[in-house]
Amino acid sequence: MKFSLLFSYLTAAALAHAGGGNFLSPPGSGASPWNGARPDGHAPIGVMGDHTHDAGEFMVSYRYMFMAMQRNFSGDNEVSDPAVLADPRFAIVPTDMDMEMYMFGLMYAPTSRLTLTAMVNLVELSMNHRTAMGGTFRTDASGLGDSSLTALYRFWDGDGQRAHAGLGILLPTAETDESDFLPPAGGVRRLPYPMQLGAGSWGLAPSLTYLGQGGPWSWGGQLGGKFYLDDNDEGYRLGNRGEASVWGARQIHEMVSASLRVTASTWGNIDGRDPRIAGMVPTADPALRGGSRLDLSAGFNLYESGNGVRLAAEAGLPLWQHLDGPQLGVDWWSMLGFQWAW
Ligand SMILES: [Cu+2]
Repeated sequence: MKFSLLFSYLTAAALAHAGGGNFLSPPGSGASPWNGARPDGHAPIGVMGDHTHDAGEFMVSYRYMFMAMQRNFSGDNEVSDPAVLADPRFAIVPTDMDMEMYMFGLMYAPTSRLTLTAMVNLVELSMNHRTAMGGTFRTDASGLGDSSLTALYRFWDGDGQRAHAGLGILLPTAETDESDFLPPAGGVRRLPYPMQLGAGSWGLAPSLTYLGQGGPWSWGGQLGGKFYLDDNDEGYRLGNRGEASVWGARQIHEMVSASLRVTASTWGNIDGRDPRIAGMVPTADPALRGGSRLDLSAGFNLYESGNGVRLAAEAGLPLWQHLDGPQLGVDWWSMLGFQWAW
């Protein structure tokens, strides 16, 4: 499994350098400004809006995200496929789902305190199902997801520490009228909620980020939320989302750092409904979409200071998930990123 590989890499790397001590200068000997020109000068790649730039700097970024979902949960408990199908409300059960996202970002800092970012996502989804009659089928959807414009304002600089606040505007660009051939219904029909490509609503995304570093170590935390302000074209809005993340990283080479991160997230059910989404399947019920999750992830950052190029990867899995269900749970996820600043 990919995650355990990453984890053992991390542990081995930390052990290999524990004795070296060449990065172990004591932190905070005199006032030193926070330094972004090191591999862990950026947070683990799964953290959005984690850093600000110096005045006049540009950055382009590309992230690829893969998330595998399988097994249905109701509350904390796993519910077997036959148990879902034994419920008189359901004749179809989703068995697993893959989500892929291609995320393109642009950052620009007009001043040393203010950084502006724009992000556009392309999304690819596929879901497998089992029917009460014993058949199986798969649906697919792909296209434009949600986009955002965000302002990050750095309001505090301490000894090896800094903090910034962010406010993002969520743009309703996601395609929420995706359809596919549904064998049980026997035609091309509107796909259920989790197979739509995003919120498709206007929204606000505030965030608060803290960063610290000392010697070879760095750490940080971020609080963030997504609040949807209106219904999308299909007549519903996704539930609001809150997220809290803390991480620690260690520089294990001039160009490489390794990190561990814990992320707690919670999100609400869908408000309203799309009248074209129907079917005896849990994914068509707007009241079976909410949940909470605690994720553990490991990652590494690679930084080439000469030309401002970064490569990073992070992989994670849930330590705990509590879902309004039956709803498919997350099995594991990973993200790869490329960033270039000038
Ligand atoms: Cu940047």
